[in-house]
Amino acid sequence: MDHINWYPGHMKKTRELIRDNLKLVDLVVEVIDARIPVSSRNPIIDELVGGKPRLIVLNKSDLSDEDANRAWTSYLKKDGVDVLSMNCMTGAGVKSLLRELDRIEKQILRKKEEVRQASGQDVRREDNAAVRKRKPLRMMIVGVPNVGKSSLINRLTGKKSARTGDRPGVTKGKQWLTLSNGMQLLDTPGILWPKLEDPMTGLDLAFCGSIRDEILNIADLGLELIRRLMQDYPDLLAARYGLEEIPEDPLACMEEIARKRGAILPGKRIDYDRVAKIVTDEFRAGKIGRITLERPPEVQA
Ligand SMILES: Nc1nc2c(ncn2[C@@H]2O[C@H](COP(=O)(O)OP(=O)(O)O)[C@@H](O)[C@H]2O)c(=O)[nH]1
Ligand SMILES: [Mg+2]
Repeated sequence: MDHINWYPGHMKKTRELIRDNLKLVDLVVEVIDARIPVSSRNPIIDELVGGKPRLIVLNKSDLSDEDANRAWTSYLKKDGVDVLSMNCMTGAGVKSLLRELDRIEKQILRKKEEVRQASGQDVRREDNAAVRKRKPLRMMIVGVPNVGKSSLINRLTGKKSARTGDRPGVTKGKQWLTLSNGMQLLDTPGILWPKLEDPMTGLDLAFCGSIRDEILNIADLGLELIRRLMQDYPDLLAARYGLEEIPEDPLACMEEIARKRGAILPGKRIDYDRVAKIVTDEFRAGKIGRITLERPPEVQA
């Protein structure tokens, strides 16, 4: 995980680095966490990427609600932005991603062709030249920490990944990885900072394990997660912890779960830390069920 303490100077440097790298690529792959598509995005990406083709990968889609995946896909899809669900643990979605990349490459070539034709150049001669020295599509991956950027790079390149070394015009030390289809991927992803000003964002990132547990009290975090699950996924919560009826009060619910799971200290006191850890760990591992914590505006209640 890329746990970084972000400070203004660091953000500025990151922005500049990503902006520089963007000049080298045809396409940007933005990875987000399908459970928290709002909190795992940094809106600065829109400004940075500008009009460049972009592909949004809804990663960890194995852990998120399928209905929500569909809703987010149609919500995020727009002109110049494609959306794909992915599971980097199994590689599900990688084939679709490669197909999509092929389609985008053709689209980019077509656009270039249109520009050339419009400028009245000799199309036939240019065509042959273009085919001969056609450059492979180049891309880079960006996203906030813990969304699965490194996992996606590994999935895309696999064992056959080849470091193609420095290329002219590439900042010293920059490496390109070659994919099975010949396309090139910048070996280091752009790591954006999460926007922690919004308290909901902070909580949701913490639920998903994307910010350090140490900065939050585990018992409080667990209680907040239980509160959220009671609200959005009461049936899954009840089923996982064998609750016949969910108490109205989240703390009472937490205590009930503690009793069910034996998170009890001497003197029959509730072990809040332990029950909180059980619930957050099980949520993160997808054991409570497929859960999406954030919905696109249209389907929000
Ligand atoms: N369940 C699940 N876990 C994933 C998926 N992709 C990545 N992870 C896990 O999420 C954590 C962060 O992944 P990583 O690639 O290091 O994220 P990065 O910080 O963006 O580079 C790791 O524990 C991965 O194993 C996925 O699609 N599904
Ligand atoms: Mg990483």
